[in-house]
Amino acid sequence: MYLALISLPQLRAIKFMKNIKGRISIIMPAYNESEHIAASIDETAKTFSQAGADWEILVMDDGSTDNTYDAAVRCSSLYPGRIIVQKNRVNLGKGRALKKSIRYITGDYVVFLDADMDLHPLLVQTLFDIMRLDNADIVIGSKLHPNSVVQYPFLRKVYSKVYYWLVRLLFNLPCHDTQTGLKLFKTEVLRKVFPRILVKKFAFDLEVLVNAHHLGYRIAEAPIVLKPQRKFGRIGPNAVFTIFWDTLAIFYRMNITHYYDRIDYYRRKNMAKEFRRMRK
Ligand SMILES: Nc1nc2c(ncn2[C@@H]2O[C@H](COP(=O)(O)OP(=O)(O)OP(=O)(O)O)[C@@H](O)[C@H]2O)c(=O)[nH]1
Ligand SMILES: [Mg+2]
Repeated sequence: MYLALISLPQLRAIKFMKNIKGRISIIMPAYNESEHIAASIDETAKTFSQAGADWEILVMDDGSTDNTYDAAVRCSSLYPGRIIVQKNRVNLGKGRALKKSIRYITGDYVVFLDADMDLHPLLVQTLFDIMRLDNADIVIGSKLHPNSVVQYPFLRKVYSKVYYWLVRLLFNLPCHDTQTGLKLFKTEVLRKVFPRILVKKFAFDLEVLVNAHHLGYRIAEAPIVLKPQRKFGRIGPNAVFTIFWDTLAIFYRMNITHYYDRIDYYRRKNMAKEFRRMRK
C-alpha cells in the first residue's frame, strides 16, 4: 500500500541514494526568485530527506531586490540545521556566488541546482548513477543529451547549439552543453579548481569545466528533463554577449597567456608581496 503512494522515480531515488556514502551539499544560486525559492527549497529538502541521504542546502542570494532572502530564511526554519541562507549585498553574478559558496559547505559532494525549478531535484539521482558507472569526478546535466526532454524556446535551442560548436572549436571538452543549471561534483574537485576561476557571470560553468578537464578530472554528461517555469527567459542579448566575451577570455588565459598553469606562481608572488607590505 505504501508503495502505491510513492512514484517510481522516488522509489529509485530511495534505493539509490541509500548507497551514497557522504554528505551532499546542494547549492542554489538565486537572484530575484521570490516566486520560486520556497517551493524549490521545499521540494529539494523533501526529495533528499525521503531518499535518506545526508544533505544540506545552501541558498546564495545575490543581492536580490525582491524578498528572495526572507522567503528562503522562512523556509529554512522548517528544516533546522539543514539549510544555510547567505546573501550578498549587491549582485555580483551567478559564478561569483557559486565560487563563494565553497566557504560555507561541508559536503563530500556538491550539487549546483538552479533555484527556479526548471530542473527537478529528483534528477540528481541520475547524475549520481552516472558518476558511479562512469567513474566520473563531475557529472553535468545536458540539454543536448539524446535522452533529454527539453521544452524551451527555439531561439534558446539555437544559442545552445551555436555555443556548443564554439566551445568545441576552442576547447576540446568532452561535453555538449556546459550551461545547464544542474551539475554534480566531488567537493575535492571544486576545492582544486575554484582558486583558478575568474569569470563572475554565466561563462563561469565553462571556466570550471575547462580547468577541471585540464587538470585531468573525468567529466560525464547526464540526460535531464527541463521545464521552464518562466514564460520569458531572462537571458537576453547582453548576457549572450557577456558569455561570448568571457568564453574568448577563457581561451586566451588557457592557450595564450597560460594563466591557469601559472596560477600557483601568481598566488605565491601575491602572497610574498602581501608579506612584504605587512612587514613595512
Ligand atoms: N547568485 C546568483 N544567482 C543568479 C544570478 N543570475 C541568475 N541566478 C540564478 O541562477 C539560476 C539560473 O538563472 P536563470 O536566469 O534562470 O538562467 P537560465 O536558466 O539560463 O535562463 P532562463 O531560465 O531561461 O531565464 C537561477 O536559479 C537564478 O536565480 C546572479 O546574478 N547571482
Ligand atoms: Mg532558469
